[in-house]
Amino acid sequence: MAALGQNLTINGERLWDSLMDMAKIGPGVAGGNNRQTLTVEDGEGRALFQSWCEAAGCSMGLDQMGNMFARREGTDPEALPVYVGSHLDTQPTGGKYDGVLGVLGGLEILRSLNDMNIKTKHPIVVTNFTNEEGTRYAPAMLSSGVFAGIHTQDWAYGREDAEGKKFGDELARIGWRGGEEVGARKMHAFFELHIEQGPILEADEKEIGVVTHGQGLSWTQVTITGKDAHTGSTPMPMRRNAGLAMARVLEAVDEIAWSHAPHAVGAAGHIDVFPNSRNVIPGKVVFTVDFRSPDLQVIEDMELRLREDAQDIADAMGVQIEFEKVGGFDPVTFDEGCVTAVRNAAERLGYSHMDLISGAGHDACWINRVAPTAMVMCPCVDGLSHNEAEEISPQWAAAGTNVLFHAVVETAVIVE
Ligand code: HGY
Ligand code: MN
Ligand code: MN
Repeated sequence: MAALGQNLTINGERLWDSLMDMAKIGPGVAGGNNRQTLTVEDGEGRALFQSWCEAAGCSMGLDQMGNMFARREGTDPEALPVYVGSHLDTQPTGGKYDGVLGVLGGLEILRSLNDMNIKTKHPIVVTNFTNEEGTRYAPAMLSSGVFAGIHTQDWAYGREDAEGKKFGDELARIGWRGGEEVGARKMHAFFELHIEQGPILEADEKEIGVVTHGQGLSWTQVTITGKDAHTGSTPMPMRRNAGLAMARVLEAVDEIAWSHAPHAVGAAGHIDVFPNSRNVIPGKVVFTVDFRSPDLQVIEDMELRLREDAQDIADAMGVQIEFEKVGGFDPVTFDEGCVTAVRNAAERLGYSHMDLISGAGHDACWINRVAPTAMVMCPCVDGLSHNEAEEISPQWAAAGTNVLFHAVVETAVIVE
């Protein structure tokens, strides 16, 4: 029997092979992935993951938000399970590891426990949360948010994508709308392994990030309405150029974020211009401002100044402006006990490590509301993510999964 710390490591090659096999589903155009939520490709990825879990002897659960649960029994069926997982959906120009490493790392833990015939007191459940990215359906972490009671299921089902397709309808269409009540499952603890998606670990030459906190996020959708007009024959003084107003607002967004340097960040990733014709002055633009900071007061200040500055810009240019909060969560402090389990695991296994604040949002940020939660991070090359060139090394993947393995198994308690 492998005692904790002696030979308790995962099969890194098998993990890497699974990551590469999953990456074949919903390929991007530049080596990454485009496996957006509730697409046929998302369904194919789910089916592959389920087949692997069943081959590992798991029983499968599926709730009404499409969250998937692969359960490995413990010796005490009454004991609350230890959950471990992340998400399989990707950005349109996403990488092969964002989210996927956390789901397949959890599966690799079960496969390795099977190999070593190790039993745990608590069951262990590997989870895939639906629509973590929030790119097709805002907000991000939608389904873990419903699971944690942040959003109602009805509200989530009604979310629409750019083509007006509703979340609930699309989930049913791909055949992954389950019957379980969302959030009925109770957790002993939750662990999520994720690539850092930033440059800190690689720059500091650390193999493991012990995530103590997650920065807060705010998404404000801004709609500016001016007037479509001919780009050639409309005199400059007569123009009500929504595109120009957006440009000035985005300049203000940048200044607001910089005013809270070094930790605050701000930008707009989603921008729709109407009618988006070469010789028509934009009459309408819709864009989403993404502000983030570890400090809630800073987030609130940035949100307020956005509305004030943008309203002044709109008034000066004679265009209309509307604001809608479409996503957000407060900064997160993860569970001290779970964070210590992660840190002890990194030390026991001899990995270089450092405490870290997560720059990106994760399902763990919501699950932290309903269960003791912590995250493990591994570096990514040049800190690049949400880009098809996202890359990690097999060694980083194995190191992160080994630390996850120890934290999960220590919490699930090995039965001699
Ligand atoms: O937006 C985020 O931070 C996450 O990647 N969904
Ligand atoms: Mn992610
Ligand atoms: Mn992501």
